[in-house]
Amino acid sequence: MNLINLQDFEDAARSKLDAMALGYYASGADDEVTLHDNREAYNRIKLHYHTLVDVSACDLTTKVLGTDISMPVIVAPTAFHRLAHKDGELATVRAAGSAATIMVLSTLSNTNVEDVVANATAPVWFQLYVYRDRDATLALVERVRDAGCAALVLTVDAPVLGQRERDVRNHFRLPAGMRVTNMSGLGLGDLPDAQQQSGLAAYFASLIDPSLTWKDIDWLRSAGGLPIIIKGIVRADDARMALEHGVDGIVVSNHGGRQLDTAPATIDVLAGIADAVGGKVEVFLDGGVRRGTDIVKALALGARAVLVGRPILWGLVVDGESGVARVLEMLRVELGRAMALCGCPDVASVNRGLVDPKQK
Ligand code: FNR
Ligand code: LAC
Repeated sequence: MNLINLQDFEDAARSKLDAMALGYYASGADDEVTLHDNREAYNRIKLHYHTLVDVSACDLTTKVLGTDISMPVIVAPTAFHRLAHKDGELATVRAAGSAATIMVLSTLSNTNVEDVVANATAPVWFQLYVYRDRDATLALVERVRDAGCAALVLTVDAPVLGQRERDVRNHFRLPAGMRVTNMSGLGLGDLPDAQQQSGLAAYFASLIDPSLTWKDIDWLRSAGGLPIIIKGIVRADDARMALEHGVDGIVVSNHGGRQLDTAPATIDVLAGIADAVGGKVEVFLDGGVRRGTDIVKALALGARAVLVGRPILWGLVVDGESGVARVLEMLRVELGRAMALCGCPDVASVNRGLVDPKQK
């Protein structure tokens, strides 16, 4: 099949994956209202394009936290890449490097952070889950720093795991030989063999710390000495709290609709959060980004860059490193076309007026 858009990649990946892995990758929480709304919200926003602007050379490059990247698209942290392809996170990080963009590596990877960074040709950020065992968490943060990761992305929307019903029905577990590799040296690498529920939900319930609060941000900063980006914010007042606690960036995210169902679509809350932040730190967005026009809308409403989750996994399933590279390239081409058609020769010219012409 000729794959010409990200939906084609998803369809191709769906036909290759077994039910347990597909259920895990594709699911949202409960009735999947937020999962679908993340997508539908983009269709409700219209692009009021400019005409007769010279777009013969569209420049997609940008900077995030001081780092140059080739386009405002970053690889979101997603767990367990070896369920998609035998090369797992190594394939993903090589493809991100070829695309000259950042990969955010999940705490729950099937590959050690050191090996991922050793295969990277662009910066790697590390997504952190804080374990109840704070010493183990500190040991992980120190490893991440020593490995050379450039930032910590602290996920704050998952004190407990959302209920993904397919994972419950499938009693989700990892195949033999796959584990939470980063934590296995500390005895925290294996999902329990849950009989009645998702093994990942059971892992979360027993090991991940649901008592995390704002004061832990200060603890984390002194522990790691790395910039801290908070992922999972959907409210302006929480964004202001994040500023008060000195974070370096905010990811507007509802975890791809996998945590609290009926949480708002991220694109719908982005502008309010960007306004509250007022440019003091960089704001990112993820959830449902599948088209170049989605990226333009996110930039117009205040995002510095977007993160992409499931499409990376679909690329990995279809063809490993080269599949991920094709997904990223597709987004690059679509973004370039959308910007040209919007009369935007560079990312700085994508502003609120594109989605709200009254603003300019
Ligand atoms: C995720 N996400 C996620 N987030 C995180 O902080 N740590 C993690 O380990 C994971 N794992 C994970 C696994 C899978 C299979 C999915 C689909 C998602 C959430 C992810 O970072 C991101 O917020 C969403 O995937 C963005 O939505 P889209 O692009 O998938 O619609
Ligand atoms: C998930 C967790 C691991 O969404 O973040 O499955």
